[in-house]
Parts: sequence; C-alpha cells; structure tokens
Amino acid sequence: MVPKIRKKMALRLALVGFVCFLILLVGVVATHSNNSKSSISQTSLPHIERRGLVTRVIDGDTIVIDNKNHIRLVGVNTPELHPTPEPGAFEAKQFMEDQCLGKKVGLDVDDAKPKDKYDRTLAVVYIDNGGSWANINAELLHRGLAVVLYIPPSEFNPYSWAG
Ligand SMILES: [Ca+2]
Ligand SMILES: [Ca+2]
Repeated sequence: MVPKIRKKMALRLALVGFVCFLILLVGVVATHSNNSKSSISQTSLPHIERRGLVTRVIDGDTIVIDNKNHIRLVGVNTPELHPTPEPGAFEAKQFMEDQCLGKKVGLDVDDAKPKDKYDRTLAVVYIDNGGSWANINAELLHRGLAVVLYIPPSEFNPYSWAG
C-alpha cells in the first residue's frame, strides 16, 4: 500500500510543478511582448483613408508608396540630406527605413491641402504595430528627429502631437 501512495504523491507533485512552470512561462511571454511594444506610442482609432506599401524612403519626411506616389509627412520637417547633409538627416532617414520600408502603411491625407507644390501627397503616416496604429509624424517629433512645420491651411495641428 505504502509504495502506491508514494507514487500517487509523486505524480501529484509533478503535476503541480508542471502547472507552476506553465504559469511562469505565460508570465514571461506576456512581459516580453509588453516590452517590445512600449517603444512607440499607440493610437487606437486613426482615420486611415489610403493604404500603400512603402517602396522607398527618400529622407526623414518623404517616402514613396507603391513605387509611384511621393508622400510628404505633413506638419513636420526633418533635416535635409541635400545638397549637404544637415545634422540629424541620416538618423531621421534611418528611423523611417527601420519603421516603414517594405511595410504596408496607412495614410490620413490632409483634407485642407492634399498636395504640396511638388505634387507630393501631404499626409499623416500610420504604421501597423500588430493591430494598433502609430502616428509616425508624431513619433519623429517625440524622438527629436523632426521639428514642427505648421503651414496652414491644414487638417492637422502638429503642435498637438509635440507634447
Ligand atoms: Ca526636410
Ligand atoms: Ca484626412
């Protein structure tokens, strides 16, 4: 009788141990996924009017979607690369490449002024962060990679992103 009871106890202990391990594992995975998302501010319900694949990053504030449409990020200005690179120009371009190049993005086109004088679409660019959207124009400001460039009329007030 005694060995049988011990066997039952051992089994029960093993089961409890396994359940503890599972709980721990779930906790570690949850913590990890939270950390990986916390770097970029999230917007739950942006107004996305168009979508496109980013095929080229020209500089920190200008991208090309679907190989043809030039998009100028509205409300912000990043340092120029040409004719001579200004301080921070490469950093801003690199950030845009890391965030959007080769990815599908959402656009909220400026209803008050859809294009600039160079025929580039003026828009807020949203990146898909696994189900939630991040305003990349605002992110450039938050990271100090861009400054506010507010040219009315505009649908957007970039000063409201800067805080
Ligand atoms: Ca610029
Ligand atoms: Ca719009």
